[in-house]
Amino acid sequence: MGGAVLVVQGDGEEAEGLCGSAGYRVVHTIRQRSLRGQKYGIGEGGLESLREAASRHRPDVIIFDGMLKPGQNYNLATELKTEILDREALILAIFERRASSSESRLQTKLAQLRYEMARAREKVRLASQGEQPGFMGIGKFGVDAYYDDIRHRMHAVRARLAKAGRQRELHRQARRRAGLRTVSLAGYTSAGKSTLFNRITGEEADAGPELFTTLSTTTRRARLGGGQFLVSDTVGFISRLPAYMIDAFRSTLEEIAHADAVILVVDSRDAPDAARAKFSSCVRTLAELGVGRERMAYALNKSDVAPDPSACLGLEGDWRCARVSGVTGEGVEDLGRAVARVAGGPSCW
Ligand SMILES: Nc1nc2c(ncn2[C@@H]2O[C@H](COP(=O)(O)OP(=O)(O)OP(=O)(O)O)[C@@H](O)[C@H]2O)c(=O)[nH]1
Ligand SMILES: [Mg+2]
Repeated sequence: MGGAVLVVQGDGEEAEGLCGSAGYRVVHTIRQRSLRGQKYGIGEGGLESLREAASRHRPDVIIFDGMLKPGQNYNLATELKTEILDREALILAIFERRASSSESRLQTKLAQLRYEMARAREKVRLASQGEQPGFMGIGKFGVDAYYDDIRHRMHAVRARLAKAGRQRELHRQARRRAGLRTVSLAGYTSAGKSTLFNRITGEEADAGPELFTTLSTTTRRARLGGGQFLVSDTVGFISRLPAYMIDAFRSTLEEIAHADAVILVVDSRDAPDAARAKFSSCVRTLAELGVGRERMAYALNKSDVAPDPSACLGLEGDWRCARVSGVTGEGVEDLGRAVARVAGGPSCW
């Protein structure tokens, strides 16, 4: 595991989780009120603390839990002689480590190319000022070739993803013909979707404390109560994820968009503020995918170790809610009834 110095704006717990999932051990944390400094993202005082931390801990990377402009990234790396990762690059690093199916690898590749493209303009500007190593003396021809190369690679990846998407569509049609209703598990990363999925379907999908354990969709038939459902486990959400990353994972997330019901899994262990922030970020992301509240049921998960968060989320007494534990199985039947009601048709869990 590489050592990292972490720069955060909030309490930093999630950022630390992200670092761990990307394979970095945080050796020192610096708190900043904002990333508004022009040249470095941080002010002079922050830069001084970073200089000190960098020379004391000699980290492999310095990680910013925020977005840096390419110019700021370059200035920091030059000044501190250490590799700099911002939040987007960190999440991409996790995706790269975790992507195991060919579709999730393609989706990760697409997100990386979009990241590169967004920075291409700034890189070219720096290059023309002779400030970007490896880009010295690049002429117009070189710049065009650089853009074209990224564009071509994006095109190729998109074409392959589209093919996988058509395959999925065929599967969906077959399910519809068979009269099978579909349920997708959605929610913040690490809320416990895969654990609940395993509990409901008797499967053994990967589940673990790292963030983004699941990157591709798994769908299984589950016989619950009297009827059949197709249940899908999906990639987790995270706040402050740029639209292009959601877009890159669209083919996986489409499974959610087409589901008859979506189970929004909530981690009841979160403190009230974090719980509310994550919940609204999930509801927003689902809305962007075309899923309204009328299609949702709520699994207030980890009831074996945490109190009921429904009041704090404005869900008190809501029939769509069930307190559940993916670990013990408690409440799963109640959840099934709520889901069946949301999905319509006979209640069969
Ligand atoms: N105590 C307790 N722990 C749980 C429960 N459900 C999940 N966990 C733990 O929470 C962590 C995350 O669980 P996962 O099922 O991998 O979560 P996920 O939502 O699929 O996460 P990603 O795939 O990373 O988005 C694991 O360490 C689980 O053991 C539960 O009901 N009770
Ligand atoms: Mg998972």
